[in-house]
Amino acid sequence: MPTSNPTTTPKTRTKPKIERPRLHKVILVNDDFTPREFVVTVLKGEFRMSEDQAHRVMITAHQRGVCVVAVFTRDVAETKATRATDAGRAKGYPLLFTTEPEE
Ligand code: NFA
Repeated sequence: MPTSNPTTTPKTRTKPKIERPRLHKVILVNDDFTPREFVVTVLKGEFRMSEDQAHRVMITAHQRGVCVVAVFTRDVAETKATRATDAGRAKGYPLLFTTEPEE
């Protein structure tokens, strides 16, 4: 008669736990110098927004001081914020995009 092999009959199981990477917000910060249309152009180019979406985000930052543009994994958020900020700097504007982790 065959007997069961204890090494092949585990009594406990470990549940593989996959956690989603924490997402980071890219935030557009208002300033008094960067032209509105330039902000819209950067939003369209770097964040693939339509003219309408980009205009809404720009106006929200203009009126409230800041606006969340989008959320990404940390690396992507930081890269996009840096590229968008650099696009303004290249034209001599103080345009600023920052990032912060989501709760
Ligand atoms: N406040 C800027 C202006 O009136 C426009 C702007 C909006 C700049 C959002 C930066 C961010 N020209």
